[in-house]
This record gives sequence, C-alpha cells and structure tokens, in this order.
Amino acid sequence: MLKPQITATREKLNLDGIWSFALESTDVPKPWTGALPGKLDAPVPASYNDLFADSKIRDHVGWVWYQRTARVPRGWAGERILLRLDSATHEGAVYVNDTPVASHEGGYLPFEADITDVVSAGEEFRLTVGVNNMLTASTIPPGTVKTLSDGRKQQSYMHDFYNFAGLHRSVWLYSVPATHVDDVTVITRLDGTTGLVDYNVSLTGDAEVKVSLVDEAGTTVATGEGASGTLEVTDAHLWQPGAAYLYSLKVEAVSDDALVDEYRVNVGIRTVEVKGNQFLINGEPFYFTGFGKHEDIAVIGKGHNDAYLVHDFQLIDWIGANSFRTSHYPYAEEVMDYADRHGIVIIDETSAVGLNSKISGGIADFASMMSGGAEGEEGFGEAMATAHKREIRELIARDKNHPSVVMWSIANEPDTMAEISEAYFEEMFAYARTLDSTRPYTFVNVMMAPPNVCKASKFADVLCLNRYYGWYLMGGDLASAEQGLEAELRAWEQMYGKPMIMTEYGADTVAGYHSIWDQPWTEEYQTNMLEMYHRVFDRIESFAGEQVWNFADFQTSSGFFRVDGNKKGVFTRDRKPKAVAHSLRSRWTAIRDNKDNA
Ligand code: BDP
Repeated sequence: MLKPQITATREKLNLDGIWSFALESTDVPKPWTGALPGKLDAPVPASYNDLFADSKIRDHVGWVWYQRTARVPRGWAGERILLRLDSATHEGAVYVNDTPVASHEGGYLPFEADITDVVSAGEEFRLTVGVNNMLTASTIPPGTVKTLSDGRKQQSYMHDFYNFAGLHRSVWLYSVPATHVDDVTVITRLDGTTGLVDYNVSLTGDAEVKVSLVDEAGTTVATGEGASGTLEVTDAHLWQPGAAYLYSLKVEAVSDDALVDEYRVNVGIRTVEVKGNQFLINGEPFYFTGFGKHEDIAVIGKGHNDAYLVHDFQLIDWIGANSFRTSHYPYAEEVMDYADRHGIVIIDETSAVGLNSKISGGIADFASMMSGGAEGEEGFGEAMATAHKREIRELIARDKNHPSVVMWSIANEPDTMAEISEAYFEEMFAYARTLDSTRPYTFVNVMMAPPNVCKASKFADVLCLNRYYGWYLMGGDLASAEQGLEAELRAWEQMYGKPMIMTEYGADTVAGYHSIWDQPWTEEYQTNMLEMYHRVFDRIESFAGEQVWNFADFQTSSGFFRVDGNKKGVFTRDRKPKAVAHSLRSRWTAIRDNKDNA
C-alpha cells in the first residue's frame, strides 16, 4: 500500500492534533456519527490510556470515539479524495458525516477509504473514528474479555506489553488523480558491480508508465518504459548496513504526452540471502547486533513520536548496534523510512504475539498455573489462521520496498510444542512465501520448545531464539546458565545447521540497584549475564546475531510479577543508560570497527 505523498500530481493534508474524544457508552453507542457530547479531548497520534486521570478510561474495554472536522482543499475538485489512517489499534471504524466509509481489523497497519463521493472540494465534513481495543480469540494478537458480576468488562492477554490503544499514528487526507499509480514493487539484484532494479507498477486507469532512477546527487542513472521492467545501474552504490545509500525511483503515468500521475519510491540496492549457516547481505556475512524494541513511551504510550524516533536511533548508533526487531508488531512507517535512510537493519515482525497460553511475560505455565487451564486457548484454528494471514499480507504489502527490512518474522513465541502448530506453521510459511520470495522468513522460538520439541523450526530459514538462562531458568546461577545455554545452542546447530540469532536475552534490572554478588535485578547482574551469553555466542559457529531484550524498559499490564512494567531495558523508559549499555557499547563498537576495517 502506497503512502500519501506530495508530488506534481498529488497533495496531502495532515489531520493530527487535538480531536474530541469519548468512550462508547449507552449515551454514545456504536455507530455514532453526531457531534460527541462532553469536553474530553485527545491528541492524535497517541494512546489514550495514560492521558487522563481517570481509571475508567484507562481500563475501558471496547470502542472509543475520536472526532474532528476537516475541510477538503478547494483545489482538489476533480481529484480522487482519500482518507488514510496509519493505524487504529486494534480495530477502526470511520465515518464521514453520517456515512460509514471504512473499517479495519489489526491495530498496527494502515488502511484507507476513497471518500470522493461523500465530500466536496472546499467543504467541511465531520470525521468520526471509532477505535476498539478488544482482543479476543479471533484477533491477532489474541486475548479474552470477561464480563464481571458488576457488569465491567475485563481484558486479559498473553503478551507482555500493555494493551495501549487509540490512534497511534497519523491520519491523512490526500488526493490522487483519477488515473493513478496504485502500487509499486521494487526488487533489487546484483550482477557483479551492476545493480539490477526490477520494478512493477500497477495503475488504476489507462496510461503509459515511465520510470527513472535518480541517485543521491540528483543524476538520473537509468530510465525505463512500461509497467514492469529491469533498470541497470552500472557501478551501483549499494545500500549497506551502517552505510545507507538511496536512489529515488520516479514513476510517471503519462497520457498523450501529458503527465497524469507521479509517485516516488526510495530504492536501496542490496541483496539478502541465507547460505548454509550464514546470513548474507550483499554477499557478505552479516552479524546482527542490537535489540528487540517496543513502541512505548511515558504518557504517549504507543503513539508515534518523531523526537523519540531520532533519539532512539542516536542511541542505537552510540551503542554500536546495527539492527533491531520490530517486536512484537509492525512499527510506524516513519521508523521504517528512517532505518532505510540510516542503514539500520530490521527484522520485521507481525503482531502475532501471545499465541501461546503456556507462557506469560516469559514465565512458563503462568497462565495455566493461575487459571488452572489454558485460558485464551491458542487454538491455531480457522479464525486465527485467517487473521494471521491478513497480518502477514498487509505487513508485506506495506513494507516490501524497504531495503532496511532483511527478514520477515511471522510470529513471536507461538506454542510450537503443540502438535497442531506443525500444520499451522507449514501453512503460514507457505502462504508468506507466495507474497515475497526475496527475503528469508523466520518466527521467534520460545524457550519451552527446544530443538527436539519445536514443530515449526524446520519451516524457518533462520533460527531466532529467545532464551532466559540465568533469569527464568537457573536465575542467579550464571555458571549453570552458561552450560545450559551452550548445550542447547549446540543441539540446535547440530540438528539444523541454519544461521541462529538470539532475538531475546535479558535480565530485569532496576537502575541504581547494585551488588557485588550475582544478585538478579542489579545492574551488575544484567552486565554479567549478558557477558556470559556473549562468551557462549562467540563459541558457536552458526551464530549470526544477538539482539538484547529490550532496548528500553516498557509498560506491561499490571500484575504482581512486574513492577511498573518490564525492566529488561538496556536503557530506562526515559532512555538513560544502565551499566550494561557501556559493556554492550564496547563489544558492539569493536564488532562494527572490525567490520569497517575488514
Ligand atoms: C518473552 C517475550 C517478551 C517478554 C519477555 C520477558 O517474547 O515479549 O517481554 O519474554 O519476559 O517471552 O521479558
């Protein structure tokens, strides 16, 4: 799905800012299109949960209403007029005046509506957006909603991050010409030092397609005609981890020699390949260093924020890291664009997290211990498969052209111990591979599914493992943890011979808590534990990367096993380094410098 753009033929208007806000109630039922009663306002983009000093809002389960007026610029007469929501977490319903124009399930991906027939250039309209935060057996991620004896609804879920909701990303009004570029797909290859750029353009309406590839200096380096083709770039400047280079593909739809539509796509020429036990970028072995992250900040929750975007990437650079995983859902498109421009490598993950009732926040069998059974049954049934495929499809449609994305992760820690998961993941991997055959696929394996147990690892190109030796297992005993970790990694290596990445390893740590002993929760313990992991990684040949859990502390649902959220951050929630940050910095900058000097 193409992003709104301003070009010679397109315009866009950002609708962020303060919107009116209300909870769905008997006074404001769904659907609601009239003016919202009350005086509550909510900013867009932001989660609504932490804004108000009102637990009824924070704990609300169900729909909320956002509303504002907008005016279609008068110059847009004769154009198609579209509304685009970069996300509505987890379900959105959009009304223009009294007309429903769009609905969408899945909280971390964009959707849009063509509203040309219900608005007029120069005129104002009322825009109402319903947002539903409910997670059920048929949503991704899944959850359960209970109605308590006093009538309150209560949400529970298996994943270890707070169920922030709202309009987390920008809302746009934009125009396209009647005949326009609908989609562009770009695939890059290398033939020696020549870059090959395969492009495919789909159009709505009839027109000729012309493309040109422009380098960073503004020089056109290749041109083509027709809706698909291959552009050749001699001595291509490659997109490299840590050294991004972006060409711009200008796509023009032309009719009778007149320009009808123009769209631009950034192109990073690079290749990705898994060969034996290595992960290759541009034919060179690549070793991932970095983090699993979250979109999570104080007050704003999961709302996208440009200042944190820039600051987080600065810290990634400062610490010497080269990559992160979009754990556990697709991140804002601004993040993907920024990674493209700054050469940060991304493992792009769907929102399929918590498909596992045997785990909660890393603690095995917590759910069954607490409820005496598998509540929120993972099921792996038809409803889940349909929602999961939609998440895979829409993620790839959105992110397929980003050079920073080098691998798709189709799920985090699903219950791959279950027999039924084998057929389920065979189907998910096969489906995903029909959508993009240029990138490797993975899913992230849970500690309870070691090599002889896991039913899905055989379908993955790369083994991504989350391990908590020294924390949930052998906590406080790093000597035993080191042996346990090494034995398991060797078993994986022997059984599969695929590249392995540790996509999570970490220790909850309270900044400022110290001990000379191996005392969990101290800054020393976090440092010692991670250093132990690194010793082991360096002894395993098939190791292709390490991503610490987590970049920063983050908010989780309340419960007695988390104190103000998950504290496994290398940085605090407000981005102050814990002691371990310095240890990681010396390891990762050394890895980066070695690579630069190689
Ligand atoms: C893993 C999950 C991650 C949790 C982490 C933890 O993938 O979302 O936050 O454990 O327990 O199970 O810290």
